[in-house]
Amino acid sequence: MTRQTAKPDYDVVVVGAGFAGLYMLHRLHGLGLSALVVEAASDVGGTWYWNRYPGARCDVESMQYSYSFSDTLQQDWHWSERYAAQPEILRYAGHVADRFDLRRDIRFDTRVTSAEYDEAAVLWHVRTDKGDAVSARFCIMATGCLSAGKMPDIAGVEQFAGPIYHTGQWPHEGVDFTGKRVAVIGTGSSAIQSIPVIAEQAADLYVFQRTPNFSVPARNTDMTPEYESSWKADYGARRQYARTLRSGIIYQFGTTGALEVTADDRRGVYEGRWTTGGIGIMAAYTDLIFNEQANDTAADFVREQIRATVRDPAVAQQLLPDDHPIGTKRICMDTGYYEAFNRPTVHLVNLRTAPIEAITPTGIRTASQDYAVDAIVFATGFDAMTGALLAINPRGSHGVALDTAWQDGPRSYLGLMVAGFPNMFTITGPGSPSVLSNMIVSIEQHVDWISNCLAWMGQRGATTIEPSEAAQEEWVAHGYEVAHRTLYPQANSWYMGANVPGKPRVFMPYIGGVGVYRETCDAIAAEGYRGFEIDAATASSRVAAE
Ligand code: FAD
Ligand code: N01
Repeated sequence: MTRQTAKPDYDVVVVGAGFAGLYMLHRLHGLGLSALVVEAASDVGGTWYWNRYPGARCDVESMQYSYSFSDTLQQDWHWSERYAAQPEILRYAGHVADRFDLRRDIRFDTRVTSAEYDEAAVLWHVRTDKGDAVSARFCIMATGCLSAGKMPDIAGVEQFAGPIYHTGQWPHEGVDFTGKRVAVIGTGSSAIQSIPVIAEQAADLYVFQRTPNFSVPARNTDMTPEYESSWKADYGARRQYARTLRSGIIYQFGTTGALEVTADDRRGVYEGRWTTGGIGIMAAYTDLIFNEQANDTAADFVREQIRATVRDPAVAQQLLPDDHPIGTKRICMDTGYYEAFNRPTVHLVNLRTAPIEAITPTGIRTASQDYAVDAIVFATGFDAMTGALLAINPRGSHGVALDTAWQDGPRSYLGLMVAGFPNMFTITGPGSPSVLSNMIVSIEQHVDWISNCLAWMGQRGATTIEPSEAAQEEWVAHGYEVAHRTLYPQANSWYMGANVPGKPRVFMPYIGGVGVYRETCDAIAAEGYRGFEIDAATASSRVAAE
């Protein structure tokens, strides 16, 4: 017997209207559940709404970086380039919202500020910055892994006389840097995409680099009708295959270890992949993320390309990544990044030799020099994976807040649910493959799993679900063990929380692979949601009420 719950405003509240929130809403419509999506932005698109910096585009080919849930959608939509640029991806998100009639249930320009589980009523109470208070049986966090922008704490920022931008909150009207002296702080993916484009306009561009990163050329091209139709003729089978892979992305996969072939053979393979472009270089051999010596062969090859591209050997030397195995930080993909340093107007500022001391009214002061600039671009990344969730800091059973439950780093079961937070799901939460994959593949898998779970609960009249502590512990330990079989934990990456001072150092995504992970999730569901406690929260609230 389950407890009769109080009547909620909605069956489900979803936070976020990026690719995760949109597909979630579509599935909830299909289940006949009432739903409200709350979105801080003025429109759909998430990442692609906010990140409008020059040069922003996806690094997974668009034929793959797109939804697979509707065959008519994937057949109808035409991508104009191999890697679509931000405006086109944003148009696609808008098209999906219109095509599936999603906007009617989305409340825009509204930020969720709190979410509290009410044990007695078996409801989530969600509050927003607009003063709304809504209740729902389920709360689904589609808040994004890379949606909480990070501005470093540099003294004097408020004194700067010119404009300051963050790549993740770029002005909608765009920015004209023509004739301006511009500083870009950071050399991660956002910086590496934007620097060549800003360099075309700026009178002088100063690139403030703390840690050099590995970047490979995109070799972006217009979509050819032949390539597009080869995908569309075989879309269903290709999508199905992608779901079984480690990253959810189809590449040409090597079948041997890098050290099993001769140096000449390896060079030929790496050169071929460098010429084709894209991050598929990491799929050339089976052991690149497991074996340091194997990894070195790819890293050395990329370093050689950097030396060959950048004309000034002293600048090239400083651009060589040297503190992490290739691929253990998200590998960057560029269009003309290293070439940009051959322009006389692009200046590399090496923060390793002279760190930033302050921002002044006229520019940036390092330990060795003042740089006068008219505008500053912070390409300083995100409080990844946990930032947006902890900004809401939901409170679960007994009023325990997420930041308490996660004080030693995020803990979850499958990256889908957190013990002590009944009926709260996290789409691509920490503990799932998420950022190590084609994220749309991972989003669809999570949304489908959650939808099936809600349908299953509905059929049984179940009211609550949450993971057991034991199942969560086991999953966290398994995630740790799998991560430490790879080279990833060696890097000071945002995967490890290393980019946010004070953040616990834990490898946050699940690296066991999208295909294996999907099988695990499916098996758990097939076994009646093994490791989840169904109606335990309702039972305990009944006892408390008696
Ligand atoms: P998001 O798109 O981040 O959407 C989350 C939404 O939640 C946002 O709109 C946000 O405003 C909203 N939100 C958050 N908190 C609140 C709150 N408290 N109240 C209300 N609303 C809230 N992945 C790939 O697989 N391939 C790529 O090529 C790729 N390129 C990327 C390029 C950039 C520049 C960035 C930053 C990320 C990229 N990613 C890529 C990762 C990308 O984030 C995902 O692919 C995907 O877009 C995530 O969708 P999402 O819906 O989960 O999250
Ligand atoms: O952020 P990042 P990002 N002083 O964290 C530097 C996805 N994405 O926005 O390494 C000086 O990678 C920091 O230096 P260091 C993708 O998953 C994809 O670029 O900490 N520098 C680093 O260089 C990606 O991984 C695409 O020493 C400071 C940079 O800022 C993720 O989003 C495009 C500093 C931050 O790099 C995040 O990428 C864009 C300080 N105080 C994003 N603080 C595609 O191509 C930070 N830095 C698909």
